[in-house]
Amino acid sequence: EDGSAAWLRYAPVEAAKYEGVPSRIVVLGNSVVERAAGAELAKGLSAMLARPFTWSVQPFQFGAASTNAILLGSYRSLGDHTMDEASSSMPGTDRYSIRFSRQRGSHRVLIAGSSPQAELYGAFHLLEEIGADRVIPEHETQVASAAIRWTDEWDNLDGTIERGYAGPSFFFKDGHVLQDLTRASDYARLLSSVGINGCNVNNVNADLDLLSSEHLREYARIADAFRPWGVKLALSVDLTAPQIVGGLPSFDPLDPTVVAWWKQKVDEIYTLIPDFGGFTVKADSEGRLGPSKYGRSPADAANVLARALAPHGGVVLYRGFVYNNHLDWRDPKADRARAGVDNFVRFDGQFDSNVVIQIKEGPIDFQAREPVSPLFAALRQTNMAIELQTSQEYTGQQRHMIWLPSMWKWVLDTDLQADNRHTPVKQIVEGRSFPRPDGKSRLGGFISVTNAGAEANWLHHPMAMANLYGFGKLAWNPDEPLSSIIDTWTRLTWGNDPRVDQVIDALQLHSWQVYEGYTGPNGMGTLTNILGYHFGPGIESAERNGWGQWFRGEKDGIGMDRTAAGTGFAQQYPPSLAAKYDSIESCPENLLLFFHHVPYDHRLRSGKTLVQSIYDTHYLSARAAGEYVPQWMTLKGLVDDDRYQLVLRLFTFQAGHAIVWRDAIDDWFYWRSQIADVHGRVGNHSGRIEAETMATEGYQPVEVTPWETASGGK
Ligand code: BDP
Repeated sequence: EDGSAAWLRYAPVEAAKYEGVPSRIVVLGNSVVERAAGAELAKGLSAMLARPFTWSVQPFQFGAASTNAILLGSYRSLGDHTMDEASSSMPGTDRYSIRFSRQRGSHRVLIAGSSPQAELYGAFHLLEEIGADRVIPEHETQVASAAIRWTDEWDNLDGTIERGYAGPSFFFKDGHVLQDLTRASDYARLLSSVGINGCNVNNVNADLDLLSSEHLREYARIADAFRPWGVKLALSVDLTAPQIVGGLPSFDPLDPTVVAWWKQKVDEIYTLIPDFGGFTVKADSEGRLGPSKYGRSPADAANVLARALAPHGGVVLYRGFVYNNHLDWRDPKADRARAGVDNFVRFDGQFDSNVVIQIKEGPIDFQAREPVSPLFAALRQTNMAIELQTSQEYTGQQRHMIWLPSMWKWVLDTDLQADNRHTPVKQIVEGRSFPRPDGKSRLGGFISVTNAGAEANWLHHPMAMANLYGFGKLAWNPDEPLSSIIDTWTRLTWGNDPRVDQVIDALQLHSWQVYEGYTGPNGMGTLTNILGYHFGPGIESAERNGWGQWFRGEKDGIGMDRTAAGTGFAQQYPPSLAAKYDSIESCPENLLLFFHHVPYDHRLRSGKTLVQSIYDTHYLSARAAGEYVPQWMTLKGLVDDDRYQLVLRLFTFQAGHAIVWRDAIDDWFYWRSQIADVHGRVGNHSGRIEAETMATEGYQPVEVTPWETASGGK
């Protein structure tokens, strides 16, 4: 068990329960995707039910004598005209139905879909229900929430992965696409099994010569590997490409030669990759050039690409992550959180219908907790997708367990109250809250920055795979309860033993709260090394630089004043939410320091002072992380030893690192506030073994800057 099978292990289940499932699989369509679905069903069912299943493509005669079969096809081919694409009120939305009928001794399972991809999702769903030991429902229909359900991978052509924590790329090496793309195909299969339909394979900080003709032919091979799984290939592009690759004197989006270059380049892509998904664009941000160089707007740039892609059905994901990373930290009004609204709201209504603004879930950058980006409510006539980060950049880099769907669900359920209406983020990105003038939904969806790597188990930590799984599930249906998502993942990944499932489900469900608690509670952000690798405590590195991830920890108190009296960020939300965040009385305490500069002795609703609450939360949470180890040890022998040992090692590391976090943060607060912990714990590191006190040949203790990131400043 090296983890490579992820949740598609197809371990044997109680076969007697599924005796009625016919062994003959009939696939009615003959597309590559439908064939993949047939083969997957046969493979999964044979393995789980320990009897041979066979599949074939053939027309099916209703009423034929022996009708025992699993039938997979379009709604129309299965005789259901009410559900087919043409009669649907939501064309283009994936939808499937599973029906299980037992009549006069014959058994049939019908899997019908609105597209070959939807049929494949139906096949995976049937496999999942059986794998999780559930009763196959008589009739079930599932509809995808939104059209765009993609992952972004930040792979570079040289084979490295930006913010990837599980080994090198399985797409690229030394400037080329790998010859062997088996793993790329396996990845597409994993994605497809949870309804993901697109994958952007290269870094948003795109290689500048990415679009050369030589490279395009290579990407076509990745698209070929993805195709049977219904996953579209997409690419991140740099807007300077007309200049760098095309040799033009400028990349001004409104220059007709630039417009023509993009059109010709896109046509070239589609001759090689007829089902190409589209482009992701990072521009005018963190050193990437963009339309501002020529005084043009994001809409000017996005629309040029969009018009080249539109005839082929492609889309542009233009990132809302545009900000100035040279802010003046001495300016009390400067605030990076404001950038999304400040940079985009002016252009609302100017983006073409196949442009989608891809917005990070919070206004800063994937911290352990941030408020939801106000841009979601500020754009009313623009398509939007939410960008979530499965790769645990600021959240423990797959060396700590944190189940991110808990955070994502909190984000997606946040009601922004636009126009005093119920407008939760999930409905906004599904395109339902602010419909088009013709009343139809807007294009929209969900993106996960995943950064899976070449290590066998994709994301390094076996528990981290629950994040990718959960992303797919929430993108398909943001209303699916977290408890059901995690329980299905656990059963498929670790087996159906209730003792195992209970422990793992409970650990995962609390893990966000625990991680937030020993890193940065109360909306402080992740107090991590900001200027480099974003791992481990690095408190002051966020302050006094241009990057704007400041938390304003001063002698008198901590937190950034983003009220009307401060930077005014709170006022970017619709009025009722703005009022709630603006007042220290009504601001939720888990976001308090994001919006307010608060004295250390301020009393929280618990009656504790802020600083005491921070001390206590760190102790409580580090202890909770420490308990993962004994909890996990109760599962010895109940799960395979390979993965048992790996998780044990990772949990042991996390337990220790949570203490490092706890003491670094608490020491810093003690030093800054000069207020002692009422329980006398902070500052003495009792129970810790300090590296500098050990006798270690070849090593000697040195002073460390900043002091609080190391034990005793050494
Ligand atoms: C930040 C990452 C950086 C990315 C950037 C982005 O640290 O590596 O390039 O986001 O999203 O979180 O563009």
